[in-house]
Amino acid sequence: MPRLGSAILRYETVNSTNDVARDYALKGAPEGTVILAEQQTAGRGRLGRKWESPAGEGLYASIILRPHLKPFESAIITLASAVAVAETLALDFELVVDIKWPNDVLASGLKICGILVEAAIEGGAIQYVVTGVGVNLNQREMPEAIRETATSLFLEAGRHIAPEDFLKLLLVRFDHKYRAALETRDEILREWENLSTYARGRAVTITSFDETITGTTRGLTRHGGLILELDSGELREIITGEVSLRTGAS
Ligand code: BT5
Repeated sequence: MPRLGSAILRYETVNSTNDVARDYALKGAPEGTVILAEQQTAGRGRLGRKWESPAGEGLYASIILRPHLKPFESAIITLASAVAVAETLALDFELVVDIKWPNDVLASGLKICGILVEAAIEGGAIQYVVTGVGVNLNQREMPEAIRETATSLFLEAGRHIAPEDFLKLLLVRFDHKYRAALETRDEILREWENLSTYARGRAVTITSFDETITGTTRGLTRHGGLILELDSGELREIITGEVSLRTGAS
């Protein structure tokens, strides 16, 4: 398996690095190819939500992966990506970080990184996975729309870093976490649980397409789902949804 980031394709402006990466993946680009852009005009999150991508102020990168996993196992890639970003911020920049299931990295309770994993599945097998990573780096002020909920590395640590330099640090950790995700999985699950205060004992509300449920978090399943103990005592595995803390509860 080639080292992740052995080819980095740099762009000034793209719609979305995930879209550019998908086009490369479809043309057969090898695993580990990275698309890096200075800015995105249509950076996106899950469910078509917008990712604010001001020029030069954040990392906007997508990594092409070709994991030998079953589609239902692909959640481990999301968790491994979040662990890689969280560890980079904690160990290389001494930030106190948290991970909100499944894919938000937080600092001071505010979102500093979002991860968008998109998998192409054909005939029951994964063809490729594009892992898009957005990290707020140099913003001195967050855009109006997310001022209450988001932060940047500069706002947290007072440090300025070129996106490409951050990417290099991240890729070293990402490479290691990705291999661990494919080999032993348990290591990633354990690391994710250790990094996340959301993993256990938090009273949360989870909203997905068709329902809103409340309960207490009880760790991860082997496939990276979140275990929720409903108020009735029933245990549920959450595969998708938006987690928020229940106000007035801990
Ligand atoms: C995410 O979605 O958090 C995934 C974001 C992935 C962005 C990367 S950048 C490189 C690659 N190319 C792309 O086009 N995307 C990926 P989600 O969990 O749906 O969160 C989206 C929500 O986060 C928005 O609705 C806003 O509330 C908030 N948000 C938008 N921009 C933000 C930013 N720069 N920092 C923090 N929060 C933001």
